[in-house]
Formats: sequence, structure tokens, C-alpha cells
Amino acid sequence: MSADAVEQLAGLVRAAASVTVLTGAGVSAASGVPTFRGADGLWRRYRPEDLATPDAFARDPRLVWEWYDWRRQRIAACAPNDAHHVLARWAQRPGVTLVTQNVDGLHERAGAAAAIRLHGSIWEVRCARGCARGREPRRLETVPLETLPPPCPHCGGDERPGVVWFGESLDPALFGQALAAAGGCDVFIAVGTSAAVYPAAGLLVEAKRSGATTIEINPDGTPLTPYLDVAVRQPAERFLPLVDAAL
Ligand code: BV8
Ligand code: ZN
Repeated sequence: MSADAVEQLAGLVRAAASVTVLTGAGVSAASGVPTFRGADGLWRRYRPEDLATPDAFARDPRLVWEWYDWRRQRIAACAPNDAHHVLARWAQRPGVTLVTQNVDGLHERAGAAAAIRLHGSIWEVRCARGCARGREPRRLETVPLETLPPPCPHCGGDERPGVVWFGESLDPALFGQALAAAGGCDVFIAVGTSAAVYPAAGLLVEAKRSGATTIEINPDGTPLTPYLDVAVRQPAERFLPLVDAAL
């Protein structure tokens, strides 16, 4: 691990008045949570259009829930890793905003309660019919679930996972907060994301456009690598603790 890359990032974070971090599935890889597009990726065995879309759910809610229940069981057996713990500490510092695409809840379990969760949570469910009392998400942490799909406690219809599917809009207030944090920071750090999914990946572009120093921590390159100032080809769980120790 190059000491100057560690010192370079520590210097940037130390000198920054505001830092925004965007994480993706790669930050949870070391915890054993399968990523979406990596070698052991979730999508390899399943096609996104088959499972993470409203049409898929309308067509076969049980199949979609079998996938989510399997993922919930996998994630329940995982623990936050050193990258989550470092980012939870950084998120306590003034001027640091943590934004995540992840739905696994590991940032929150590491103590980053205020993480902006752009794509929702696999630990929340809500009424698929959108009935008056069931439309707000509720926590449901049972694994495995007794009934697939879980029934809405208010209208008895199917509940759906409390996540944002492809073709669904992100919560405008949440995305607005993330966009402001990307456009207003001195340093923007993308950790463990393939920058393949929009509008989340657009936060990197917004940070760059607004003059932030942009950094990517990822063993592999991404489509946005050419536009970034610093590319750290290291796993997050090894690199972030070294930067944290150098702060
Ligand atoms: C929307 C929740 C408006 C569900 C997910 C342009 C503008 C707007 C929309 C689009 C657009 N172009 C295309 C679209 C449509 C679509 C999209 O982006 N499609 C992609 C595939 C091209 N976007 C949408 O539909 C979004 N909605 O735009 O609303 C709208 C409304 C109506 C009609 C049209 C538009 C909604 C997107 C949200 C989808 N939901 N998740 C669930 O989890 O089941 S996305 C899913 O992918 C996850 O949330 C995941 O986080 C996310 C991104 O993937 P990554 O996190 O980056 O994970 P990945 O596996 O890809 O990469 C891991 C990386 O980690 C790798 O690079 C690897 O090298 C690295 N890594 C591995 N180990 C480590 C590591 N890094 C560091 N350390 C390690 N140890
Ligand atoms: Zn309902």
C-alpha cells in the first residue's frame, strides 16, 4: 500500500471544510455481502429486469420476495467491516456527509445513523397497494420471513421491499440533500461503487462540476475514473483505516 496515497488522502480530508462520501456495494464486500456486478455478483445469477423492478414484482411477487428474503438472510449473517467503522467515525465529524446506495443497513449498524440512503433499506417493507396506513415503510427484520410476500398489517395486501427499484424515482428530498452535499463539498470520495447506476453516479459528476477534489477508492476502474482527480486501487477495508490513522 503506497504510504503517499494514504498521506495524500489524509491531507485532503484534514484540510477539507466539507467532505462527501458516496458508497456502493463494494464497501460491504469484505463483510460477505454479495455485490451487484462483481465476480460473485448478485446479478450474475439473476437479471436485474427479472427481479428489481415494479413489473417483476407485479408479475411474480413471490419470486421477487424469494430473492430479497435470500439476500436478507445473507446480510443478517454479515457484520460491518473496518471501512464501515471508519466511515461511521468520519460521519460524526462536522462537514462530513455520508451517502449510500446500499440497502444492507451495515453503515447504520456501524453507527452511521444519519447516512443518506438513496435506495432505501432491505430491512424495511411497505404496502404494495399503497394503502393509507401501510404506505409508510416499517421495519421488518425477521429472517427468514414466515410468509412471502409478507401481508400488509392494515389491508392484508402484499407488502414490498422498502427499496428503490429500477424505473422508480428516488425520494426527491433525499436526492436533493445528496446533490447539495456533492455540489457543496471540497472533497468527494466514491467508495466501492461501479458508478453504473444513475442518478446516484451523477453525484460524482456534480462534485467534479462544482470544483471538488474527487477520489475513487476501488480495486477496479469505473466509467467515471477518467474524470476523477485521484484513483486509489485498493480495497476500502484496508485503505480507509490507514487514512483514518493518519488523520
Ligand atoms: C431513476 C435497490 C428516475 C434495489 C438499486 C440516467 C438518469 C436517470 C436514470 C437512468 C439513467 N440511465 C439509466 C437509468 C435507469 C436506471 C439505471 O441507472 N440503470 C443502470 C443499470 C444503467 N436508474 C434508475 O432506474 C433509478 N431511478 O432514475 O428514477 C426515473 C423514473 C422513471 C423512469 C426512468 C427514470 C433507480 C436506480 C436504483 C435501483 N436500485 N438498488 C436492490 O438493492 O435490490 S441499484 C443497485 O445498484 C444497488 O443499490 C447498488 O448499490 C447499485 C449500484 O451498484 P454498486 O453499489 O456500484 O455495486 P456494484 O456491484 O455495481 O459495484 C461494486 C463496486 O465495488 C465494483 O466497482 C467493485 O470493483 C468495487 N469493490 C469490490 N470490492 C471492493 C470494492 N471497492 C472497494 N473495496 C472493496 N473491498
Ligand atoms: Zn396495505
